[in-house]
Amino acid sequence: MGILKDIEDKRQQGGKIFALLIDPENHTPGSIRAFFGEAGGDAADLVLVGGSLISRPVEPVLHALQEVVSVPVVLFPGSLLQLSGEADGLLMLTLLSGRNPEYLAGNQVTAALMIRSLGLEVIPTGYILLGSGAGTSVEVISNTHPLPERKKDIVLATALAGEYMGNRLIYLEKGSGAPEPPDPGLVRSVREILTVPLIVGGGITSPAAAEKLYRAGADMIVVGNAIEKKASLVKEMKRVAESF
Ligand code: 1GP
Repeated sequence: MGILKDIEDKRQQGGKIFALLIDPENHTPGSIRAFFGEAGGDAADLVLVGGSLISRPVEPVLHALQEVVSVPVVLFPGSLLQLSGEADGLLMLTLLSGRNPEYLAGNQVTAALMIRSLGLEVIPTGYILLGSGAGTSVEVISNTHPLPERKKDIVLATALAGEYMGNRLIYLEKGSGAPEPPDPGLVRSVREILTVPLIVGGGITSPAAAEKLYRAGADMIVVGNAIEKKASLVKEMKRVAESF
């Protein structure tokens, strides 16, 4: 499908991407059909699927997404339990902000042959968790400390290392449900140091916040919680991305 190529092309053209995060724990096949039936199969440019904890298999939700969504469905797995062939692509995450070897190489080795058999487009993605002081689920589950936003040089070095290590995307993450999104000034600095596309997410709840982050240099914005709470926001978020 060329998901990564489409992201890179969009960036080359100065365009912006809006990704909707679906946490499979908060959905059933019925709620997926209802949401996209109302919002449209192309309500976002990309649908990411993942969460910190799941209590049942992800396949039924992915299956429903494949029926109703006309854009790529990409796994953003919180754990190995969230791997499935019922998606188009996979963000192959390396948790660069932490020093837990399981999230730097262990899970990747455990999953590699399985991923190969699933036939997904694999997109190497350097994942950087920024601190909000709120103790997000990712911190707890991954057993890592986030990078403090005020340590700009460390954040920049981490992002650059991620690119030099071969990641094709860098994801600056404040954590799902964070009280504030990543600082636009920091996003600008990270953007300036990277050549690969930059994803920004966590705590983005308004079109104005999304616009600020796009202007700061985010190529892709990810929104989850805010749209779970207010479905109509999806249209406003898409409109902001399209305005570039
Ligand atoms: C989490 O960046 C995403 O990985 C989305 O966060 O749920 O806060 O929008 P929110």
